[in-house]
Amino acid sequence: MKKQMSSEQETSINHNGNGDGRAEGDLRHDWSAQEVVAVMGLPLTELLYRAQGIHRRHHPENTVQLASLLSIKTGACPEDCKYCPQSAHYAKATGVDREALMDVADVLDKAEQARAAGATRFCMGAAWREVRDGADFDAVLEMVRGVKALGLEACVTLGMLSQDQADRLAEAGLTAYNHNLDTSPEFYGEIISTRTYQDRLDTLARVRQSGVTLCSGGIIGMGESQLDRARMLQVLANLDPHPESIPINALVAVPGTPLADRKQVDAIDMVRMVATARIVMPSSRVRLSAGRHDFSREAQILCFLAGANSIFYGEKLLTTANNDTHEDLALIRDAGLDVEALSGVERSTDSP
Ligand code: SAM
Ligand code: DTB
Ligand code: SF4
Repeated sequence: MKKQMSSEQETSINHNGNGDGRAEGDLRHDWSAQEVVAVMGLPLTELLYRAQGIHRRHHPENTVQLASLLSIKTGACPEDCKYCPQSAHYAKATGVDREALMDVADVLDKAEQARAAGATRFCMGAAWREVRDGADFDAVLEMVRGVKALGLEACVTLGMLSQDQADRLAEAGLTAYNHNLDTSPEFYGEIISTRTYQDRLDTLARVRQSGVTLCSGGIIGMGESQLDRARMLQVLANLDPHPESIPINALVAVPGTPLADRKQVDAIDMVRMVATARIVMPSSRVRLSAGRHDFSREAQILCFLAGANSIFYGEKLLTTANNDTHEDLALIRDAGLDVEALSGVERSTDSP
């Protein structure tokens, strides 16, 4: 029998506490930093309960999208992002060398392999500060067309873009453009000096204008405060519309980068970040991204409970190791989750 709810319980579920009649889980673009901090600091059980309730209102229950990543152009990036093994500034210490852009045919082979392994989204990353017109960009457009022709969602992350370049990517059929804010506006300068937060927001606006969907999130574990984490989510949540995809990365502390000695992110912090992203951006896909390698199966399941509904799937992220694919499929099967299929959703008990 369905349990009766007390009026107090009903109030906490149906209203956002502002007395403005909006229900919790309605899309909003007016979050204050204090509100986001308060959500993130809720008792964990309450936070998970709220996040899962909102998740079910906006998404199919228990489904996970598998997205595969490929570094199509590795190393020698002129930017100085302190977390990144691909920055030319730390190349001597990281040993990550400059590589040329991959051939279109090789990229499409990898995309086909990812599809055969069960991925429905293929994300191609280039260690560029910005896109330059010419043969390399033309090749990336060809890659996008090829990935789309395989029936996969195509995502690229290429650094800053002009409006014309964003429009050309849209014309090639690109599904999503990944461009992370990474952290709060206040902490940004501690991590990157070669571009500004506003540069990032400008590129996001151009992508939005082109009609390509946005994938934008960030990294925790770089020495930022709870307020910084909340501020990053606040900035994303106050974009209208919200980015369709929110990658939440835990820092992979790569030897040779300035953040090499940062201690590993506590899994509970990751769960809080995922749950808060779910609550403030109810209809977006929350992607459990880098750093998953170091989390237990139980911690990853808590992230799913908190509203994560996608993982990066494949043995490698861009330059660092990702979880073993067989272990990922076993985790999904053991948790009874469904893998999102190319068209619709398919039970994970069948091989994807
Ligand atoms: N150069 C482009 C850019 O910066 O937008 C695209 C590639 S860049 C490697 C993509 C994203 O990977 C970064 O924005 C950052 O959030 C994430 N990333 C890079 N190194 C990371 C690390 N060591 N740990 C966690 N996330 C990382
Ligand atoms: C995102 O937010 N995380 C991915 C993807 N978008 C491009 C990249 C993670 C990179 C982790 C470090 C590496 O493998 O080089
Ligand atoms: Fe790495 Fe991208 Fe920063 Fe370049 S712009 S150093 S590839 S995160």
